[in-house]
Amino acid sequence: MTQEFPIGQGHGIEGRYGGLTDEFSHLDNSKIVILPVPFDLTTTYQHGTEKGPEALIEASRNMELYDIETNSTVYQMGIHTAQPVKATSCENMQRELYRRTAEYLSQGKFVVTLGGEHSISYAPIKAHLEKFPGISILQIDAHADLQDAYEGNPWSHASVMARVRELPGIGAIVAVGIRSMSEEEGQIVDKKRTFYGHSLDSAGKWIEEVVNHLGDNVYITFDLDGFDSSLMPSTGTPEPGGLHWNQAMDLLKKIAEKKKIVGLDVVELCPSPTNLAPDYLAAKLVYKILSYHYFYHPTA
Ligand SMILES: [Mn+2]
Repeated sequence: MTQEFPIGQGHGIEGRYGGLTDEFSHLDNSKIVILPVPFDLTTTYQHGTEKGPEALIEASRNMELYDIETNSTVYQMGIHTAQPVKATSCENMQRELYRRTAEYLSQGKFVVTLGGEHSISYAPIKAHLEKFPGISILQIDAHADLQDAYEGNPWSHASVMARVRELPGIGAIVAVGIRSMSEEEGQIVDKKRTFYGHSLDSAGKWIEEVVNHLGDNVYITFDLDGFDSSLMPSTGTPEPGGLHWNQAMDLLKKIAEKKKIVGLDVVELCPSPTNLAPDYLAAKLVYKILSYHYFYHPTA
């Protein structure tokens, strides 16, 4: 079933993150690249994440571009919205997305990849690892995604972190918000570096522990179902008991301060035509991470 997504309701220029003018979005003027990957081939419950990037970008045109917390306007770093990566098989998607990411990284860009299903994260992580040897991964997710293969497919969304683990030279992988997995995954999960949904105490002691597990350079793979399903119903497999907005912001702010975020992806937005708030949340999440990052690392 395809549903029309309402287009043309935001400010600024359509199809560009933040609706930015050429001055702040031409590739040559931009430190940051938004790379859309409208790919959904292996999701199992609710399909539609291929519409995620478009919905996030559309929602982003409604954001105020001034960030109160950091008293900053990160769009002035330049945010280029790239042509989407399009592919009809997992293998082609991984190959093309890897190539595009590596190309932007070689130009010194900060790359934000927008999914699409979670399987897409493998290619940008591989490209970042080559540029930043030993990078740590922060996985925010409801699911462990550690199945060796799912429905016979080793490139499934449910296997993405199993593939990432196999990358030679990868640093610590820290998972936050996990609250749904198979018994088999329970046996292979890295217990020390997994912060379950039910264990995120309100005092925020866990945040310090997460930060301590991470190395200096951090790549964030943010599966939106890591958020509580009340906040983020627009995802393929919504789960109760997840992160709330301010909890996530406290964590991201601390990581931006103590470490260096070198890249990120935001995946699994499955937009609903009747509830635009989750799309806006996803758009704002990207902007908050960029605002935190450049506040603490203005010359990065
Ligand atoms: Mn996931």
